[in-house]
Amino acid sequence: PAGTILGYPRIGRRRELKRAVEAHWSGALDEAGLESVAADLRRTTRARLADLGLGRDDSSIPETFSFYDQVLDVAAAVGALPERFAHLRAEDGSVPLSALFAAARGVGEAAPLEMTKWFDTNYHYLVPEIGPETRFALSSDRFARQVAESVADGYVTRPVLVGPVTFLALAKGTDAAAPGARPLDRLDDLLLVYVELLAALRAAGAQWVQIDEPALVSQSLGYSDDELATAAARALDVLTVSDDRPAILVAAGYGALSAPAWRALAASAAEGLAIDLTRGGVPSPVAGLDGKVIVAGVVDGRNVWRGDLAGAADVLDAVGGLGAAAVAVGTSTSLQHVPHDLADEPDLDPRLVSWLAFADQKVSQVTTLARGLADGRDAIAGELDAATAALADRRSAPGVRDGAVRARAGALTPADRSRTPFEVRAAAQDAVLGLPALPTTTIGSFPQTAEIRRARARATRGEIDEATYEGFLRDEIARVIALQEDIGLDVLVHGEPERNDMVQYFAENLDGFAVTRNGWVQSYGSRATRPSILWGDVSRPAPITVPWAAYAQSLSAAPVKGMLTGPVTILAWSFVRDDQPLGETADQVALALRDEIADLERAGIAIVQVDEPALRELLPLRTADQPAYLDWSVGSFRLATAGAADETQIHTHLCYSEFGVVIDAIAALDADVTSIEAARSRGEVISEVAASGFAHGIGPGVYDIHSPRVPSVDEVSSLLERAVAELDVRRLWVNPDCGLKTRGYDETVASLRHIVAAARAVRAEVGAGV
Ligand code: THG
Ligand code: ZN
Repeated sequence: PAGTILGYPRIGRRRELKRAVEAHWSGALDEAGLESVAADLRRTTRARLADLGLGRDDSSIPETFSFYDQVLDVAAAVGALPERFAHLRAEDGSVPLSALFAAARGVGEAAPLEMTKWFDTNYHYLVPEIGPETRFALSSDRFARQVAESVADGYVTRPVLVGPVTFLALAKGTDAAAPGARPLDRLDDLLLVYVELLAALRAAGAQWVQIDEPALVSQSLGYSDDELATAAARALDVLTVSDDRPAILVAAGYGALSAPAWRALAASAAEGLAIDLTRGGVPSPVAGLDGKVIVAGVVDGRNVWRGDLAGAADVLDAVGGLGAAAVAVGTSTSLQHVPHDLADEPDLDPRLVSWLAFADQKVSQVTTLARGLADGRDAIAGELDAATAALADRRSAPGVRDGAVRARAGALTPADRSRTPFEVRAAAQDAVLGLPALPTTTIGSFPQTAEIRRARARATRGEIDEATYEGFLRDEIARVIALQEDIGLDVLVHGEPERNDMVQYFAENLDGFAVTRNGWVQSYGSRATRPSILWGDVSRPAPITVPWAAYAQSLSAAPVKGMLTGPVTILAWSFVRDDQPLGETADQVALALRDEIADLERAGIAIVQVDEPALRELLPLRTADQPAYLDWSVGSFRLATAGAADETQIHTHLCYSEFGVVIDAIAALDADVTSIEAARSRGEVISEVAASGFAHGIGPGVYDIHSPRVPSVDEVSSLLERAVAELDVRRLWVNPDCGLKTRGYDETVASLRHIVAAARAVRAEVGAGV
C-alpha cells in the first residue's frame, strides 16, 4: 500500500458504539442487536476510509474495531482471560462476548481486569494477568470473522493485533508466578497461538496483518531495550516460519524505536515495518531493510494539528535513503487518540479549524503524501503550500502570542516558584485553621446527580436562563455544605456541581483554549472525553471559581477548600499547541491559576487544593527524557502555588498509588497536604510514603470510591492505625481516595459517616482528643 493509517477511532462519530454497548449492558439491546450496530460501524468506517482515498483492496484499510479494548481482544483470542472467568466460556472453549465484558467490568465476586494507561496516551487498556497457570489456546474467531466480513463487503483490509511481545510486556504476573518469573517468559507458548491465529486470518482472506509492538519504544515496562528487542526477534522468527499466513507489518508507534529493537526488526523476516517519525529523527540505515516495506509514520496520530506537510515530505525523502524495498506513508500511531472529523465542529472558529486535522483530515494528509511519493512533489504542491500557509497564519494570528502573557512569563525568577519552609507555613496554618488531629475531608466533587446533569443540559440548550441555572447551583451547594456539616467533616468542599469535567471547565473559562462539540476520544471501554484544544497564549479574563467558593464559605464556619485543576493535568488532558515547549505553556496556565489562588485568598478561602492526577501520566516512556519533564511539570505547579501566603494551606490530589519514580517529584511539589490512593493497595503505599521520608501532610485514601461498596468503620480504623503507626500523626489526613462525582448519594453518605467515626475513634486512641 502507498498510504495507510495504523488505526481509526472506533466509537463512532456520535458515540454510536457507546450507546449500543451501554444499552446492551442495561438489557435494552440483545447481543444480536449489538453485533449488528458494530457491523454497521465497521462497514461505515471502511467505506469512509475508501472515500478518503485509502485502497479498497490493497490492505491499506486497517480493521481496528473493538467492543471495549484491543488488549482485551487479544487476551480473549489467545485464551488468556484469568481463571475466575473460565466458567463463562462456551462449551467449545471459546470466549463469548459476555465473558469479554465480564472480564472488563467484573461479575459477582470476580473482579475485573485492572486498567492502566496505554503508553503515554490518555487511552486505558485492560491489564492481562499472565502466570504459569495461563493456558494459551486459540479461543475466538472474532478477528477472522471481521476479515471475512470485509471480504464479503468487497474489501481486502488489514487486521490489527496487539503483538505478542507487547501483550506480555503490558501484562502483570499472577500470584502463582515463581519469584523472578515475568509474563514475557511465556513468549514461546503464546507464539504457538499467534501462529494459528495468523493462519486463520490468512484463511479468511487477509493478505497483510498488522502486529502492533509499541512496547519496543518504552523503557517503562520493566524490561530493558535488549530484552524487548531479543523477544521481538524471537517472535518474528517463529511467526514467519510458516507460509500459511498474511504478510506481516510490525508497527511500533508512540516513540522512536530503541537501537537494538530497530536492528532486530530490520533483521527479521517481517515484510513491513511501520515506525513513528514524529518523535525523534529518521533512524540510521541498518541491515535487512532491502526486502521490506517501510511505513513511514510522518502524520502525527495523537495530536490535532494540521502540521508541516512539506516537512513530512522531506522526511519521506530521507526515509527513501534507507534502502528499503518500498516506502509507504503512514500515521505515527493509531488515530484512535483523536476525534473523528472537523466537519462535525460547526462552532469552532474557521481560522482555528484551518490549523487543525482530526482523524479524517489526517487520512487525507496520508493519501496526499502518498500521491506525492508516487507522482512527485509537484503533483501535491498545492496541498503542501496550503499547509505551509496555514502554519504561517497560525504563527501570526491574534491570541497565539500575547505580549502581556509573554512579558510576565519572561520576568519570572526562581523566587516565584518557592514558598517559605514547610515547618514555618505549617505553624502559621495550624494557628489559622485550628483543625483537630486526623482532619477529615473529601477530594472535591460530590455526586453528579441526574438532576445536575439535566439542569446543565437545559442551560446549554437555552431552555433555562443563566439566573435560574445559577440559582439551582447555589441551592445544590447549600445542600452539599449542610450535608457535610451534618456528617461532621472538618474541611468542606462546595461539591463542584458547576463543572462538567475538571479540565474542560477551566478550558471554557481561560483564553487560549477552544472546546469541541463532538470531539470525543475514547478513554476506556464505553467512556470518552472531549479534550480541549489549547491553541494560544493562556490568560484568565476573570476569576473562575471564586464566586462559588466564596458562596460556599459564607454558609459555614468550617473551612471550605477552593478547588483548582493543576497546570500539568490541564495540559495532559487537552490537545496542546506544538509550537513551543510544553513547559512554557504550562507556566502560562500556572500564572492564571496563581491569580485565581490570590483571588480565592482575598475572598476568605484558607485552603486551596490544586489537583494533579495526571502528573504521573505525562512521564516520558524513556528514562533519559524523564528528568526534564519532572523539572518543568513540578516547576509549573510550584509557580501556580508559590504566590500563596504562608497561612494558606495548599493541597494537591494524585489519583494513583504507584509512587516509585515520582515520589521525589511529589515531594518537590511542596504542597502542604497531598491526598493519594491507598485503599486498593491495602495501605501498602503508606509504607512507601514512610520509607521515602515524605514529611508534609498526607491523606492516604481510606476507601476506594471506584466501587459502590461502603467500607466498615473497623476497616477504615485499621487502615488509619497503620498510617498512625508509620507516619507522623500531626501530618495525617483522612479522606476517600478520589472524587465522589461518579458515586450515588446513598453509598457516599454512608461511607463518609464511617470515615468520620473511624477518625474520631483513632483520635481518641492516640490521645489527640476530638
Ligand atoms: N477528565 C478528562 N480527562 C481524563 C479524565 C477526566 N482523562 C483521564 C481520566 N479522567 C479518564 N477517566 C474517565 C472517566 C469517566 C469518563 C471519561 C474518562 C466518562 N465520560 C463520560 C462518558 O463517556 O459517558 C462523558 C463525560 C462528559 O459528558 O463530559 O464518564 O476526568 N478531561
Ligand atoms: Zn483522584
